[in-house]
Amino acid sequence: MGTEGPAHADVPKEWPGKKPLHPYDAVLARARPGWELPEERPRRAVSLKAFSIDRYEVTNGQYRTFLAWSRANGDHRLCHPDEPADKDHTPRYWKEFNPLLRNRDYAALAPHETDTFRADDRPVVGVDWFDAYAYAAWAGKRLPTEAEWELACAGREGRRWPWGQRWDWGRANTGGERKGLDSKPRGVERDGYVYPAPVGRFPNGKSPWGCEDMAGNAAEWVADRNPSGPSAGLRRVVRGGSSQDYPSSTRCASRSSREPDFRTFTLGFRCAKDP
Ligand SMILES: [Ca+2]
Repeated sequence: MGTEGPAHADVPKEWPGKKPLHPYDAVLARARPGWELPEERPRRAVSLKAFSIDRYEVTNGQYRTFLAWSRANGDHRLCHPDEPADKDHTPRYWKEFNPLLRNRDYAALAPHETDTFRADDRPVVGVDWFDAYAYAAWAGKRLPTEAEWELACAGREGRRWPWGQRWDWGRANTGGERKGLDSKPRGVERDGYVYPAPVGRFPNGKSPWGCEDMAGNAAEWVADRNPSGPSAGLRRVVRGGSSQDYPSSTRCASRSSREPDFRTFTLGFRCAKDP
C-alpha cells in the first residue's frame, strides 16, 4: 500500500490467502474522506442558477445526426470562436484506431469490436472539447460548468460517488478490477466492459438528480478552463473518470484536464441547459 495511511475501510487489509496488498490499493484508498487530491481543494460554496442537465452521456446516435447536419451545411457559426478553421467534427474512432488500440498485445488484453466506439447506444468518444461545444450548441444546449456537473453528480449532500459514500463495483463502468483491486482474480472485467458501455446500463449508479454514468463509462468534458479565473489556462476540465479509470478517479469531486483538441477513446460529454 502507499504511504498515505491506513487502507480505506472498503478495502480488505489482506486478500484471501494472505496475498500482500497490491500497490493499486493505494489508488482506491485515496477516496477516504480528507484524502482528496490537491486539485480538489479548497472546498468552497458556489451559487448556481437553475439549470437542467442530461440524464445520459451524448450517444453516437445523437452525435451522428449532428455530424450529418454539420457536413451538409459546413456551418460553424455555432462553434466556439477559438475552434480551428473548417474543423472536421468526426469522432476520431469513426475513422481510425490509434496505435494503442491497434497494438496486438493490447488488443488481446482488451479486445474491442468495430462497433465499440460507434454503436448508436454507446457514448460518443474520441471527440475533443470543440466538438462537444459544437454539438451542445447545435442541440440548443451547452456544456455544463464544472460546478453544475459536480452538483448533479454529488447532490446537495456531497456524495462521494453518485449513489453514496461507499464504493460498489456493480454500480459503474470503471477500470481497476482487472488489476486485482477487489477480491476477484486479476484479469476479471467485473463490470463487463473494458470500454464504454451503452448509456444507462448501470441504473443503480444514478445520482441524486437521476443522472446516469456520471461515475465512469465516458469521462466528460465540461465548460471550464483549467486553471480558471483571470489567468485561465488553455486546458479544459474533464470530470467523472472513465471505463478505464480507478474508482478513486470516478468520484464526483475528482477532476482532470486536457488540451481542447485532445481526443481519446475514454472521453465524451453530456449537455446542460438553462431552464
Ligand atoms: Ca460518465
